[in-house]
Amino acid sequence: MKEEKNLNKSAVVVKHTGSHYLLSRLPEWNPFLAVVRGKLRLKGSVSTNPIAVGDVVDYQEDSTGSFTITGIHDRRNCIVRKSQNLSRQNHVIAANIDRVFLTVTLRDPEVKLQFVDRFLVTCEAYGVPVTILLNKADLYRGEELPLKANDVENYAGREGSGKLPLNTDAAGTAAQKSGVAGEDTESSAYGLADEELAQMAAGFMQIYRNAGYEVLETSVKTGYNIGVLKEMCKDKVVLFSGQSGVGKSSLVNALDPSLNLKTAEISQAHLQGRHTTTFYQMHPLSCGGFVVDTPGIRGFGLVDFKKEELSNYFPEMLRVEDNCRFVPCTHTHEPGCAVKAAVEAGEISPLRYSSYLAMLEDDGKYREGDE
Ligand SMILES: Nc1nc2c(ncn2[C@@H]2O[C@H](COP(=O)(O)OP(=O)(O)OP(=O)(O)O)[C@@H](O)[C@H]2O)c(=O)[nH]1
Ligand SMILES: [Mg+2]
Ligand SMILES: [Zn+2]
Repeated sequence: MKEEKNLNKSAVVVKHTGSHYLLSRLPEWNPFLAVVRGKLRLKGSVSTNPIAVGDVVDYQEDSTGSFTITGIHDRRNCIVRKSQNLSRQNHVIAANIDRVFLTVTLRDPEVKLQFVDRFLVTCEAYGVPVTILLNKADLYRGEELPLKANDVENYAGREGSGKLPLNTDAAGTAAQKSGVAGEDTESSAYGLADEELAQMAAGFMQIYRNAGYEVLETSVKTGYNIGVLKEMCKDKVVLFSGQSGVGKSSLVNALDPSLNLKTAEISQAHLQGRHTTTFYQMHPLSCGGFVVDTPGIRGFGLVDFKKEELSNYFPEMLRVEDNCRFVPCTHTHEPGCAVKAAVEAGEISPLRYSSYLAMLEDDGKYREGDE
């Protein structure tokens, strides 16, 4: 046994807080604390966190019985976003993830499509499979959730959700039918907002399914599609990400109620989440598999990329760009551009295309605020 002590062993990082890491030798669940040596921390990394949840690391036990991380294995994939601070370092959200569930809601909080698109680009660039979860589906799937008097009160007097620029026929018709964009009244708010939201949901799903993404509607409140989600998580390492208040921790609790993660009502004043989850942490699921719950993200900074590469990370553009007259083509001003033709023909969503243009303009710079 004694000889074994100094041998390098490996384990997976399941939680990161300050300078401490919680490791477990997956698929066993036996978390123990370890620290990092300063040397390893500095090693040529431009990241604020050279070691992230999901990383496979080597560790050693010293004579006092404490554990030190001695090395980090190559990553299969990771999700990286640019930090907002002046150093403009990168932040690794997690590594070696089988699937990311990018969780969004149409209302409370309202989805930001540019955020979604930036996140998706990062998943494409780093090779992380992603599924979009459209959570709180109970808000527009009325038949599955009988309304209680409280609900009607909660939604009365709020601003309509018409701000989301879902430029589809369906959304347009709904707005016309309701005729009250932005002026919900106590008597009409729930019913009309409900229908409007349903149309927006249809528009949202159309955009992202057309682009080539899987979109799954879920509701923690009614249990809608939680069984499907459970199947998708089985024996995998999955991660939930998205804005604060979209229900990431609630979804994880729905997969395994014994985890009992902290969740919080969104702020009624700002209709946003309260940043309830503050750590990146992996949890074992009783149904098999491991799930990483993450803090809500306000904005998503893209790490540096080459302009001519960006469209490769939009699956619907990648499909047609071989037909562009010029190679490489930025799909902006070039004549004979197949991407622009597809946008004009309605085959590529104009909203996705304008996200693309905004990212090109950003030129790798980060403008939106984040945590
Ligand atoms: N109506 C409805 N509310 C939900 C659903 N899922 C979650 N919520 C509510 O949304 C609020 C926020 O849920 P959380 O799970 O704390 O959200 P989060 O994404 O983990 O938020 P952060 O930890 O701050 O990033 C809570 O009040 C939940 O009860 C759902 O499917 N339908
Ligand atoms: Mg949370
Ligand atoms: Zn082109």
